[in-house]
Amino acid sequence: MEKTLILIKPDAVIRGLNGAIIDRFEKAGLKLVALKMLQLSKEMAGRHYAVHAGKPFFAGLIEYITSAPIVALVFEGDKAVELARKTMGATDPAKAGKGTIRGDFGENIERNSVHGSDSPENAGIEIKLFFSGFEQMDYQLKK
Ligand code: IDP
Ligand code: MG
Repeated sequence: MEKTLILIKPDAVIRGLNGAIIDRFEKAGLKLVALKMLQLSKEMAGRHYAVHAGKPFFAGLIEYITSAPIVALVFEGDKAVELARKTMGATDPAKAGKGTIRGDFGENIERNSVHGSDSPENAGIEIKLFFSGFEQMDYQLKK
C-alpha cells in the first residue's frame, strides 16, 4: 500500500492545529502509521528541502521550518500521495480551495501549515529521512 510523508509545519503547531489537521487526513480515508514531534536542525531542513536550494525563498523557508517544532506523520492508503495533496490544497493558501487544509488554515505561501510528498518515489525518500521501519506501524483500520 502507498505511503506519504506529511509534516505539520511550525505555523500550525504553534496555533494548536495538530488535531484538526490529522483529522482532515483521517476523514479523507488515510491511515496514520507513524508520528513524532521534533524540531528540525538547519542541516536536516536543508536535506528535506534540497530541491529548493538556490531559490529566492530557500533561506526564509529554512528559517521558518526550523523556528518551532513540527509534527511528522506517515499516512498509508490507496493513492496516498495524491489523496493527501488533494486534502492539503494548493501551495498558496490564497489559491487553495475552501475545505482544504491550506485553504482553511494556511497563513501565506510560505506559512502554509503542511508539507506532503509530491510523488510515491519522493515519499519513500522523505519517509526514510524521518522514520525507521520500526517506527511505522502495521495494522488494519476497523471499518
Ligand atoms: P509544496 O509544499 O506544495 O510541494 P513546493 O513548491 O515544493 O510546494 O515548496 C515547498 C515549500 O516552500 C512550500 O510548501 C512553502 O512553504 C515554501 N514556498 C514555496 N513557494 C514559495 C514562495 O514563492 N515564497 C515563499 N515560500 C514558498
Ligand atoms: Mg513540494
